[in-house]
Amino acid sequence: MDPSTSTEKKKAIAIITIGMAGAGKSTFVQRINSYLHSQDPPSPPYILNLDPAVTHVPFEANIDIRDTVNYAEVMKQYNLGPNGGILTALNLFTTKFDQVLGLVEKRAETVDYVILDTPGQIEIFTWSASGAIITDAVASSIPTVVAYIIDTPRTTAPATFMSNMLYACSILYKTKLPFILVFNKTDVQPHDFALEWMQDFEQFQAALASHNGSTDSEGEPTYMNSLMNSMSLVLDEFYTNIKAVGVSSMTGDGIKEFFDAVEGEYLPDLERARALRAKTLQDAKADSMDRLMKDLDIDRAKNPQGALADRWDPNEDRDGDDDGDDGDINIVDQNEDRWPSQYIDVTRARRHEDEEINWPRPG
Ligand SMILES: Nc1nc2c(ncn2[C@@H]2O[C@H](COP(=O)(O)OP(=O)(O)OP(=O)(O)O)[C@@H](O)[C@H]2O)c(=O)[nH]1
Ligand SMILES: [Mg+2]
Repeated sequence: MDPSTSTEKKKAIAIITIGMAGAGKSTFVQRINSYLHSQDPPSPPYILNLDPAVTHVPFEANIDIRDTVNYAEVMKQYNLGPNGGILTALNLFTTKFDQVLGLVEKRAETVDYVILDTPGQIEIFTWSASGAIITDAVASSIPTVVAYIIDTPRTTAPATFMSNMLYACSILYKTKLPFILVFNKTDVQPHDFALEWMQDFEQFQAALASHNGSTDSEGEPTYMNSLMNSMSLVLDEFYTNIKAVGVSSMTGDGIKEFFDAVEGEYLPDLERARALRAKTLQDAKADSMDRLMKDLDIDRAKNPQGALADRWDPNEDRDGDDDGDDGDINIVDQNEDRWPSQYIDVTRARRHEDEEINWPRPG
């Protein structure tokens, strides 16, 4: 099967939102969701929430990890802290990701966008096996772009900016997917400073030099300062290949520009990246099949009597238990009717009840 033609019917693009805790990923997903709904004609996306620990999501997710795994219960049963709990919940969910992918692939033929909201702690998704499996599975099925959400007001200090960009860079190289830097919260802090720093490393170095603590008591640049100076030269290459947009998920500013960036320049890249991934997967499968067949041949040559016995018997009872449905957790699509017994949940998944707590609010 040629991987580049196997998914020709599909037209959806997947957007994976990644970003530091509190950067505004969920609010961004909610904003692009409402933007897509307000299009003429409306183009509702297919949304996946992968954050098991969130108590409230500002959008209606089609597939919600919380419907499958109860994060609090996982923490209790496995004696884990919050991050271990999120990671384990994500791992459990990933064991069922073939079902999720099936639903996504089905919907990808009718929607324009599939959107994934990821857990608050960035490293749980970006540096875990399950995060990589989910990203790979989605990206080899439909064209996928990573939206790296940045908390603009929190990244105005040159050192913070630099570490955020290094993180973005590492994710780019890890996922090898088309990438958009989304400077969020521009209603609080416009993102022009970031664009200036990205376009001209001398401006970044000037900002660095004028920042407190950039020189030691003898007026020499500190180690940190020289390190960041050199880093800015390294990142220059990264910046030239990356698109950046400023948005406010609060007001909706810049959301159109975000979609222009996704659709405009990125579409051919996206399709190329998807085809490449699908081919890599296909090659890996063909390779292991090849090796299996070779092993079998050797076995048969060694043991011709045994080889006769391993032929398939057409009269054999094939109603065995290998239909792939192991009957424990099933993934639920909120838009589809459920039927009794489809959803048997060993972890007693239940959305967290509304806690009647009124926390004091600042101001
Ligand atoms: N002013 C302003 N606040 C925003 C914007 N986007 C998000 N926020 C606020 O930032 C806070 C965090 O937003 P979330 O969407 O929960 O961020 P998140 O990245 O999903 O957070 P976690 O999943 O917990 O890591 C909330 O208080 C939002 O109201 C924005 O564009 N402008
Ligand atoms: Mg969130």
